[in-house]
Amino acid sequence: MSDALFPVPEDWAGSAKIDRETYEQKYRRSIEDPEGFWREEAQRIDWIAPFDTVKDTSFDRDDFHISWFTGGKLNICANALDRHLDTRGDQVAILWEPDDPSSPDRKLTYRELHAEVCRFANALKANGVSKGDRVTIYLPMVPEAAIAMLACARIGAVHSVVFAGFSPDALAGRIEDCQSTIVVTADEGLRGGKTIPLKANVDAACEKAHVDTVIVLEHTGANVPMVDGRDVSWADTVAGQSADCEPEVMDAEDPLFILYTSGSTGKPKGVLHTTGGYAVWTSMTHEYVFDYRPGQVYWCAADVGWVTGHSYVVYAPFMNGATQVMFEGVPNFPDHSRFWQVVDKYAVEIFYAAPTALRALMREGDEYVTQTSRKSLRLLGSVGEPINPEAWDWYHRVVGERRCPIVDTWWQTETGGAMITPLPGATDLKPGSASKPMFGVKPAVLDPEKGTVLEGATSGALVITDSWPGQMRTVYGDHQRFFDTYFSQYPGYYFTGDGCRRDEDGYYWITGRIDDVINVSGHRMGTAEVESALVEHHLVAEAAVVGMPHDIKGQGIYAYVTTNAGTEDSEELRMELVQWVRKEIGPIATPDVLQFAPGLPKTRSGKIMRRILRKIAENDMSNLGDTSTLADPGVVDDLVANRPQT
Ligand code: 6R9
Repeated sequence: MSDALFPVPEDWAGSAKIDRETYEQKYRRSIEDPEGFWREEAQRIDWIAPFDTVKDTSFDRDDFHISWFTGGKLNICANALDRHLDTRGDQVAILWEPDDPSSPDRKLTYRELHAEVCRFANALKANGVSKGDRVTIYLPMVPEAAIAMLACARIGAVHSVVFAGFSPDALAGRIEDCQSTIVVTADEGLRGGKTIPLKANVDAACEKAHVDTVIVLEHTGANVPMVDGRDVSWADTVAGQSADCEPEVMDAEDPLFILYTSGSTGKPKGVLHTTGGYAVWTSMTHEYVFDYRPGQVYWCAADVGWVTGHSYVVYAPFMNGATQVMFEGVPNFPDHSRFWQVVDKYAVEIFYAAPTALRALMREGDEYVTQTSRKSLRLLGSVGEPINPEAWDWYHRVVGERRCPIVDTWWQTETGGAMITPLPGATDLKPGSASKPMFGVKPAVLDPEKGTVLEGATSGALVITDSWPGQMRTVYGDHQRFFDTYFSQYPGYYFTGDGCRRDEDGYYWITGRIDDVINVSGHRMGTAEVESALVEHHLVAEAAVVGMPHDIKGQGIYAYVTTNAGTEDSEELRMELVQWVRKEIGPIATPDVLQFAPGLPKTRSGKIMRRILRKIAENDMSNLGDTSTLADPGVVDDLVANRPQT
């Protein structure tokens, strides 16, 4: 299966913007002459004032700095909206599909979207927001999420979108970290027929974090209590606001947004992206990866709470003049056919989703797919985690009826946009491989222990050797942490945290995280975050969390918990702890397995041997390795003997 090769289909080879030769030639140029390459690519943006320098970057400790298009002035919101008004003002920008197919859908043209964004931008100003202020956005997948983000960008405010599935505590932590005093939310969210109490969550978060203003969108119409002097309804605050709002002149390196993501240690990091490089990078990758032409119907099924929803729902598609589907719901509601019904309803040509959704649908059988037409589909995309060859094959054969190439795009919150990915008219596909680097990306594979560069067909730690325009610029409020997290382990390189294999054809195969990050349904979870939530419970003495293989989610969460002396490790407590984590962080952090551990395997210096815990979680007892360095080898026998059946 993994040896299979799917050559570029003939119709694509002849018509795509980037064919095989163009890829080779452009890639070479981007590496040999980055200045020239990026100077030309930057012309896709309307600059208010031209930049002086294209690239001014160094990953070296003594001279560490990253600046792109220095001196250039622009506004990314104007690039996403204003510049289309003359040419495609009446083209639909957003085709909004509600959770419940029997509820009314909504369409917004570029002209309408522009007006809404301006009104909300003026409303933000009226609520005291100015350039550089942080605005927390906690909204479901409704057009207002994109409107709020673009409105921030228009006035130079820095948005921090928090996924609407996160708990009040997680929300409060993110509000506090970036000291944002305004939160934009909705009365409730709707997903798969269930309501999510967003306003109530914000109220709870406001008990922990200092917030002056909460703007509340009336979405389901639920009657939510409003706090006098703090809460204001979206409708009221935009009422009477002008549909004109001059875009703020932003420096290329002015912050655009903060997005919190999990790392291997400590609290989630506020990944900060700036304006100019991000605009060039996301718009370029979107155009080439999806061979995108203005007006084609495009659907990226990611939530705006994740980076994919930032780059490939809100920013790049609008910059590129897209008509896009924005979907509030889930793939299996009202039934497992929903994705494909929506594809047919809007004649979607390009569809981009995560492997976890595909695996869940695959399990339900082909009929849910084959009962729909999908004849409009031309190109399929995958993002968020490695796509196993089986799911790739199903996506290709059943969903795309063998006619649609699959672009398996590897990238990260930190990279802003697609880094290693096939281009549909240029790359022969190998199921499970993200294939070749995007223009300007110089990957290398290092020996994980020695840090030496490995050549040819090999495997090891994936690093990037030079800067690209869409790279994150700092961890909000902690520049040292930015350097330490990504540039200290392998000096001179950006370390991705991923392992990979490179084959004899130079194709990259991402094998998953090699740090303490687990990828649950394409969402990043730091094991440390789940551990710290567990030990906050008054009966828990210690916890260790590892990933375990999971058929649908890719990885599941396996928690080992040592309770305080005298505590009875009952089934009730087990369930209580699982619910506790769910409440502390959010449903995506719910442990799949929670095993009580009278002791954890530790070295004599007290370091938890996660390698052993991973093996037990994987149910691979034959391979526990050397346990002789453990302080008490007996704990391993106990864990093995009492491992719950999964
Ligand atoms: C865009 C996004 C990043 C991590 C990344 C890697 C995994 C993403 C992948 C993939 C294999 C792909 N990942 N895309 N692994 N193939 N096509 O998902 O960002 O949420 O920050 O996650 O996801 O492990 O390091 P983010």
